[in-house]
Amino acid sequence: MNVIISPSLMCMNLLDVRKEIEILSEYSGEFHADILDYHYCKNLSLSPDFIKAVTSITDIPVEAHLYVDNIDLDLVKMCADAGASIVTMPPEVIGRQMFAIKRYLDSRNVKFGISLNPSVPVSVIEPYIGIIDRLIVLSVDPGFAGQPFIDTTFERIREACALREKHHAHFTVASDGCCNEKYYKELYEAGADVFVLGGSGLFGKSKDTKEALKIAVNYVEEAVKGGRNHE
Ligand code: S6P
Ligand code: MG
Repeated sequence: MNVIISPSLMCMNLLDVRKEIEILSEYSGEFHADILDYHYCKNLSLSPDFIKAVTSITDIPVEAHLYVDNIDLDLVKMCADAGASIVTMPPEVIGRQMFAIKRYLDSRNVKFGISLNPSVPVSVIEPYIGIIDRLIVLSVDPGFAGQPFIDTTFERIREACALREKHHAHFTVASDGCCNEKYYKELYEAGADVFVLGGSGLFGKSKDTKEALKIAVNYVEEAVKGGRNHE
């Protein structure tokens, strides 16, 4: 497929993790695990231990998406030790140690991601654009599933891709937050490479996750089948 489907694991049936992971594995190119600390935003969710449990039963890469107020090398190390393949975090939290974090992740062969809230200008990435492996463009306020899509997202993704080209950078772009069939085509055309699917794009489609996945995959395939216009 032309995009990677990345189920947002905080939205899955947590009573049946092993079975859910097995079902989702059929069409997932990545898994997305939100780690929220109740301080950066008012919610608590998954953890490095949870990621460790998931990576012990699947070879599919797991992205740790950190919304934590005090991100330091210790937390980043916990994510790497847990087997995360990408660790993604808000730039305003890690500004003073961004390059150290990148160096550490490189030494562990783990990708370095930045996530931009809708209120943060895309241009903030320019000073460090060359060290980013993944950019999450969030289309809801951070912290909660079930919020409405903020439609400046399309322009923000286009802007990020234009900056990437201008600076000869290489990151992939993920769309996270209310990512569903209403927006797939435009997100893809704008430049998204990864769709993070939570309640609205995947788990809310059916109580049966196998069925929900089939519905979601059909929508995604339909939206991206022709490739991007400019490709
Ligand atoms: C939000 C988080 C997301 C959510 C996802 C939920 O802070 O980063 O990954 O899990 O947005 O999906 P939806 O379709 O309910 O918005
Ligand atoms: Mg997320």
